[in-house]
Amino acid sequence: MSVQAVAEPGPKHNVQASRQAYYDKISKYHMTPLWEVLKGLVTPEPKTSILPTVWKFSDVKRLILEAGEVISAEDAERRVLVLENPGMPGKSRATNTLFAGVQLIMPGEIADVHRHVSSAIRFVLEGEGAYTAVEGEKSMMKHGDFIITANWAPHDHGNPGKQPVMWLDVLDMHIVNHFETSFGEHFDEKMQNTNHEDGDSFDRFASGVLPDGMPVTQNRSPVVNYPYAKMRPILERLKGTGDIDKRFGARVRYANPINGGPVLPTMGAYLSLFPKGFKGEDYRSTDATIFACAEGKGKTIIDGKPFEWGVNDVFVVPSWKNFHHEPAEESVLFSISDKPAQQVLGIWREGN
Ligand code: GTQ
Ligand code: FE2
Repeated sequence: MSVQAVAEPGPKHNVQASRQAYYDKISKYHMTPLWEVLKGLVTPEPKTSILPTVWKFSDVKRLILEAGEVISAEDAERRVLVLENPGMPGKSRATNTLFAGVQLIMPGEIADVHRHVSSAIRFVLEGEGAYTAVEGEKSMMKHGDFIITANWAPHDHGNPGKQPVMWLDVLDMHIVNHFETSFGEHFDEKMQNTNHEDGDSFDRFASGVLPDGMPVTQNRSPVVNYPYAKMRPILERLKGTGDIDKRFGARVRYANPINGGPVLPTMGAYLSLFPKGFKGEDYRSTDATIFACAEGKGKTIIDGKPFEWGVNDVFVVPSWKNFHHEPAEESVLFSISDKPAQQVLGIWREGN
């Protein structure tokens, strides 16, 4: 067997220089060599710029109340402080896919009717007397209420009460914009004509019966508001029978009552109760998650570092970082992520 002669490689800089010359040449034709970029594209594990971050409600509240003096809800269209992940400044992202913000509506104000392709959820933090109207149903907002505004649903907010009302907004707009599928529009009306009473969709669809003949294929929940007053006792039941997951505590998943699926195709949410003395086991998953504390206080250890939280604080756990919860007292955490979107695409993973 003859051994083929191999050309002697030149000095290293010659190789580099000739490669570079080649890259420069092909770049004029809008091409680039995969072998120079492959490792950054197909990573052995998820890579993320998102940093674990806590937004303390004491800061958020003080600063957003100041915004109340700078601009009206009407002029702002929506008076929201964007919770910007410090790992991606200027991008209006809490996680890589999800927008989060805290919205304030002062007594007497309205935020008028619009709709958009991005789906939104609200998790009510502080104050009472404001409403959000979604698809003809007006929901009075109370601490811990979880309200969904699905893709293209008309919505407006108003505060006929006496207190400033603040809530967490989470929208899937970076998913929508990734696909370049964003549409939005304004309505001429300042408020929707609401023809469904407060709580109508919950009572109509989430009580064990469905209006006869209703299609069971709808991939978003018909329920507008999942009130905290109805969810909290269920957590208590789970605690009472010892149904406490070692990682997630006594946890419910907000479900679409038509098919048991997530409330929205792009975003899924949970509510967890951690009994006093709970110390969670480590967990990780590919869905970067936004948490909000509804009750109690404690800390979450993310990638080995403690992040302390109390009532109405919001925090983020990035994709694939190990974390566990260590409440200092009985606590309730709300959480939301893009897990449903990852699951339908077949790319979601969990581990520990
Ligand atoms: O309340 O309709 O935080 O459209 C961002 C976009 C809130 C809203 C946000 C929105 C809204
Ligand atoms: Fe909106």
